[in-house]
Amino acid sequence: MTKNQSVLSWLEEQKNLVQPDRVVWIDGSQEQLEALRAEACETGEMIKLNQEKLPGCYLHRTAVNDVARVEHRTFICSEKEEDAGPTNNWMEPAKAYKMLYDIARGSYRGRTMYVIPYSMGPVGSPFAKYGIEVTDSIYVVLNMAIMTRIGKDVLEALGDSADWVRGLHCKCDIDEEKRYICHFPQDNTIISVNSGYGGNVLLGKKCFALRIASHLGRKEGWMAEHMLILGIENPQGEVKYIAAAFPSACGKTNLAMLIPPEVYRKKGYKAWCVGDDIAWMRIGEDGRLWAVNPENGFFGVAPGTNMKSNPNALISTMKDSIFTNVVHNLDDNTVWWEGLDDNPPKNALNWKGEKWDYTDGSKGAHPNSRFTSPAKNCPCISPEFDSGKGVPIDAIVFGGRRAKTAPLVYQSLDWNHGVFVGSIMASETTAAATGAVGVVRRDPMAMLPFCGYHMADYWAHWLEMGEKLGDKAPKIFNVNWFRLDDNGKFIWPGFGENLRVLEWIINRCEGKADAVEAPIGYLPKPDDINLEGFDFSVDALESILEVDRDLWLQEIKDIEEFYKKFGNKVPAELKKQLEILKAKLS
Ligand code: OXD
Ligand code: MN
Repeated sequence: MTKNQSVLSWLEEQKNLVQPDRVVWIDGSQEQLEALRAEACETGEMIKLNQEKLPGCYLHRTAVNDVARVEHRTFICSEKEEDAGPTNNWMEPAKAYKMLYDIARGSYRGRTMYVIPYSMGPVGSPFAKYGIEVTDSIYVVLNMAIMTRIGKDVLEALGDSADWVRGLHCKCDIDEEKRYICHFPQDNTIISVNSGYGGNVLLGKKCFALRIASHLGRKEGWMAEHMLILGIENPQGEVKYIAAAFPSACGKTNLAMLIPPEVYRKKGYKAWCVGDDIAWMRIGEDGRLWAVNPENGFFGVAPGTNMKSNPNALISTMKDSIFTNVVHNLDDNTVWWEGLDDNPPKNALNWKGEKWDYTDGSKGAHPNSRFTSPAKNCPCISPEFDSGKGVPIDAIVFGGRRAKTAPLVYQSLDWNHGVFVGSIMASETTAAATGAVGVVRRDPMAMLPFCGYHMADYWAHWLEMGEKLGDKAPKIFNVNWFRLDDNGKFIWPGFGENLRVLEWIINRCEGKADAVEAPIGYLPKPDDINLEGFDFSVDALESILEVDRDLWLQEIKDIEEFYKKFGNKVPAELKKQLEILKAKLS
């Protein structure tokens, strides 16, 4: 399919290493994918679901020891350990290659080697980056066909360039003790062995689009971020775009597919999803920050997704999707998961494929069970989704789950202060019903598991981007939907009502909304947040906009400890921001 010498010689090396029985190039055609689906159903790798209720949908079960990303077995194999930084595992490249090659050697014997040319970002777009993933798993091929743009077009766009990301995936024996996800930023190479779980084996996603891409972004002057991209259209038809980073379990996919409250819908507001997980951002010709979602689908957590929490996500799963580790309803050959509805199937298999009796209290779906769905299925997918030029970002939003400390929303004083706000991002383990505050876990810019280089260098890169953007830089905000009352109950209802906060954010960007300056940044006054058609008291709003000085002084101590981890690499600007905040609070 290609004459590209760098591709052909790399593939020859991989072939000699893994020794497949045959090699199949994935051309992206429907005929080829359909044949692979049929083959996967024949071998039991996938189960064809009820094609009337769920057309084009399939079920897959991973090995029971292989159900999530494995951060402790994920390595950044940069030449120098210092370049991986204290938040990544590091292995010396030569040692890692040897170990991985020893594991991979001969592992495709009796198997097929699938060669998947894929693009992160619309093919031909100035944002796009290309990769080739070699895998021995049809499940990986079919998921990559949903999550990325694949096939012949990609090779054509690549031409004879050697600038592409090499990815080798070997299922091997799904042995946890020999499971490794290794990144070689200096070689644009990813090697993943002994796993079949999405986050470890769909190499375009976390491995390429975040870990390798963050490294490339630093080198080439752009940004790869763990962010959703959301467009808010006002009744005049103007769309403002927000990029937002949250640690896991903070409702990122829900915010990305937000449905405006009825009063807003009636006025003509609309929300458009550009992406739910990853944003690649570059400075455009106009000097502003432009973003694309490099992915082509959603790899969402199934449990908790329902017609109330996220109808757009649920509708996205109803055709051409692959479900992984959910419940199989044998009565009508469909799927189910906890939180889908109140009717667990009576005749069903759990995620392990065992007969499941929901009355015994066991979970049917794995808590990290997933759906892989084409982005174009999403009813609110942005008309700009496929636009290679991206969308201009007005606001960057950071957030976390904090029971008391962080207010509902605040705006940073400027870009550098915003970078500080991102660097101290944190989330608490879910607080107990008594209102006890959970354990704080710092997750700067939600990139802790995904930054492909030293986190302090990453902060320095953010500061540099701000310098380049100057007064065209997006404004930076922090939100917290998760304040608890004294009974441990959420005060803010979240979901669609979050648009009220986004409205203030957008108005701030346009200089149309008021705020007061507090030590931590600009805060709305309660009447700056629109409560129209919303049964929510001003007192309650006041309570979640409150900033408790003592809690913040405690927070400062925690941040100081956290920064110590990065030694003298922490940019002086961020240390200065910390000192200023401390002085303002004391
Ligand atoms: C994801 C994650 O799967 O962040 O998107 O873990
Ligand atoms: Mn994610």
